[in-house]
Amino acid sequence: MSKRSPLPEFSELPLQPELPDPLRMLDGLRITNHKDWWERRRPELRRLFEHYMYGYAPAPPPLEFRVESAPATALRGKATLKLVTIEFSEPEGIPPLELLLLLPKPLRGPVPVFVGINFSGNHTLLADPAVPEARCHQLEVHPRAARGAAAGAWCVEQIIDRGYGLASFHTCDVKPDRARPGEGIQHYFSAATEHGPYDWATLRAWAWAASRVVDYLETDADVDARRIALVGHSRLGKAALVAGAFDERIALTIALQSGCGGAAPSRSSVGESVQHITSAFPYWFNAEFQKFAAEPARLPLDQHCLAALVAPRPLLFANAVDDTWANPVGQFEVLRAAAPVYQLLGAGGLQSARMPSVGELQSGSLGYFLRAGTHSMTAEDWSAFLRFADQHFQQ
Ligand code: GTR
Repeated sequence: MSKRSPLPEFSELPLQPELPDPLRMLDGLRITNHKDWWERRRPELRRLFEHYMYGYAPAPPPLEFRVESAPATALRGKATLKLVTIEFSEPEGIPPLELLLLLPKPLRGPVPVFVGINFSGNHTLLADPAVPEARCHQLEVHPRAARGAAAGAWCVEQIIDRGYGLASFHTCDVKPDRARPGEGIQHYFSAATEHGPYDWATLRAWAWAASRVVDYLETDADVDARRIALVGHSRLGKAALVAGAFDERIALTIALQSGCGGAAPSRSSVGESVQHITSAFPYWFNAEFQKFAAEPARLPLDQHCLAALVAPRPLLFANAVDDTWANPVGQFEVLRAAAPVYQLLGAGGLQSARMPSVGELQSGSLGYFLRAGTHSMTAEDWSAFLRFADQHFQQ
């Protein structure tokens, strides 16, 4: 058991087939006011997710930001391209994080920015030779890693035309998406953390890196740091939700088709199961989570509690009808179950308890969008993200 955590062992946890009440403490006390949410239940839930699922992450070390001196012009003059290197002054040897930042040009004051977690390299987001090639590739065979190959998914021009910036980093800089031992930033910190089976795993490392991007954005005068939205698709949607839950500076969180371990309930027979995900991708979660593979009903939490950690900030789950692996219906149930926390905090919640029809955006502080089609990030998704952000950022 972790030094910080006198939490029950797996075998001591009761089976709870229904989603646990997000407002009930482990000791049974029910939270009925803001103060107890912020001082008691929210810290408890953070610890539960760290302990049983994503792992404990270290405090950020001192950072240095190197901004390439002459920002280039991109998108035929519509955008300014900044290349920023985020360097960690300790522990020694930790590789830097390369950030791609695109801002609308001309700039009329600080702008809201989407932070996008990308899978195939910053240079794949747009076909611009000014963006350096990724220094590592996580795909063994990587046709998707060619320059501009992910442009259709990232819709950079659509984002810029609507007056937003886009900041993006490549997960491979942080932790390649594979189970090879010794890879990734975590092992540089292992002496300092020592959480054993409760230590941070890949999803938490990606989420932690998103927070380091926010650290930079807070220093950039061209960015409105009170209007930072975070977006991730699928496994990176899981990471986006973790980051939104743990970092209150992220003003708006969007998890697209994030499924099991993200926006979908662990207690579900639809789509990907905890059993499947912990055997296919064990390194996404801490070692403790493996124990719940056959008995997710023993978890003292479920993903509605992660959504509740985002409260009162706006949160959007977006899905595609044919992507049943990500359990679109279960994700709406998760929002429904998180709503009492939004209500307690006076933050609204769902606009309607009825799941929206295909193509309709529900844009309450707990937002939901379902489009036709399959597992991917598309211009239609971005159109919903932008409408959701416009509404909450009052663009
Ligand atoms: C699948 C995995 C999902 C989801 C997806 C993706 O193989 O089972 O949890 O993350 O990959 O990231 O595209």
